Amino acid sequence: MTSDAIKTFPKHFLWGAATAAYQVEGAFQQDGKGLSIWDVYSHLPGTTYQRTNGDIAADHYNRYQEDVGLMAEMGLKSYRFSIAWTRIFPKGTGTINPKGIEFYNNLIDELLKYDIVPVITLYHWDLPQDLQDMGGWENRELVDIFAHYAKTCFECFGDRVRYWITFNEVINFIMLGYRDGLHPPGVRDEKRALEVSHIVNLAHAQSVTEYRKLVREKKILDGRIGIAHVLLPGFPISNTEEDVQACEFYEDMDFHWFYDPSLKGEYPERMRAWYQDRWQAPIIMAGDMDLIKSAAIDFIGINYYQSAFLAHNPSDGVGMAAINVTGEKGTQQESGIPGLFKKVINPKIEYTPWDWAIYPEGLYEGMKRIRERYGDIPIMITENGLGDKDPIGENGEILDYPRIEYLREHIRWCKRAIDDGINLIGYFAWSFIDLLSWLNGYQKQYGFVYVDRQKGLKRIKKQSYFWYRKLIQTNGEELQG
Ligand code: BGP
Repeated sequence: MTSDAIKTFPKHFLWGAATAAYQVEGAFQQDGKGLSIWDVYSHLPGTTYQRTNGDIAADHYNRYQEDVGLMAEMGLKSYRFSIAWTRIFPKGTGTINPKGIEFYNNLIDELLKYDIVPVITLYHWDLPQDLQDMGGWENRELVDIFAHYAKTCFECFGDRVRYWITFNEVINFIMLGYRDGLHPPGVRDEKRALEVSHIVNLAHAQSVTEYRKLVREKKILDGRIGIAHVLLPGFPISNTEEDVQACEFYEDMDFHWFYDPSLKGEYPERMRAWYQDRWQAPIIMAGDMDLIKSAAIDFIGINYYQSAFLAHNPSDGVGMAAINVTGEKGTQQESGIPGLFKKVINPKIEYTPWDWAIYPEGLYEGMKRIRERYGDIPIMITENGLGDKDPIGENGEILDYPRIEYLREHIRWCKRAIDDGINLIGYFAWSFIDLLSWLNGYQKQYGFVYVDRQKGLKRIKKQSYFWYRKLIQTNGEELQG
């Protein structure tokens, strides 16, 4: 793309960065917090890279003032973080833990002090263990229990917070947790994964309903509520009919199955029939689709890291492959669903050390597909970033130039999208600070701020920190360079 196309971003564009509670907060047993499924699962042998966990993480819980200070110095306009459900309700429901409320009140106030707009995710995968013990997301009771937790958060923080995200990446916590057995609860059962996907849609819809009610009653600010989905658009590796069809099926399964309920209030018909035929799932009860349909959202959050290149997969072809947690390039294999599609390596594309395809144009294409299918819904890029092992210079500087390059290219395509009339309201880099990468420990870094784990979690600004600060200051002008 030529740089001539780049002018400036809209005046109130939300230049942001994101984190999630389990990955950044630490303090996993402090001040009355209950245990989440991740607190328990990461302590089981063989679940994570070198037995890493979020017990301490970046200790953001105890250092939030310092961290918000760094955000302010960077000029961040907005910060997306998640609430640890177990800090508010240690057992998932029942008695509120006042210390948990106090922590998020303090964090929000600290952000507002510097005019940083808080964007809150209610569920970023850390389900209270007590709720898992009663069946977790397979238990329909969780619909009301989640909605109650959500309502509590709206009531406590909705006088100051205008942007809410109900769930983060429904596809990932469900498929990794229930199909691949790699995230808690470590189940490998596609039928159960499908049931969960429907129950989570109900929980999302019920919480949106609670939100609208509180706004109508003028008990909280009239803000915006949405959901954050994975955007991982598919591209056929060749233009043969077989590969094109493989790609279309992939998009129906991994994209439309999750976006359609949130944005159209229905499931894509071909997939619904296919799943019914194969597993007689999910069970849809009377009233379910009415609830889902009634819960329109105000914006769609998208988390984009990579694209997928698809080819036809013969019936005796490859199945799902294990995730590359080591960070050794080339360890990722082809993976797919026999008879349907497989994700293949595209030799023309550069890959990260974790074998994620770097394809900035895919972000733009993905946004266009969202607009084509769902109309002019405002889009917020809720995550985008490069997981890398950052080089350290002789004087301890963090020379994360590949991250700058990655972000710059992706943001250029965001500008192109805006020029094309796509209603993009914000961009949140993942992540503000180095934090736990679920299965990959602390070796896979994403942050603008380095956390020195050898030196008492000392914060060090990376090269990307200075670059992003300039980008924000110039409202995107830096992209010209
Ligand atoms: C998304 C999650 C984030 C974050 C990111 C990077 O799927 O929403 O929480 O972790 O991916 O993933 P990873 O840490 O596995 O590299």
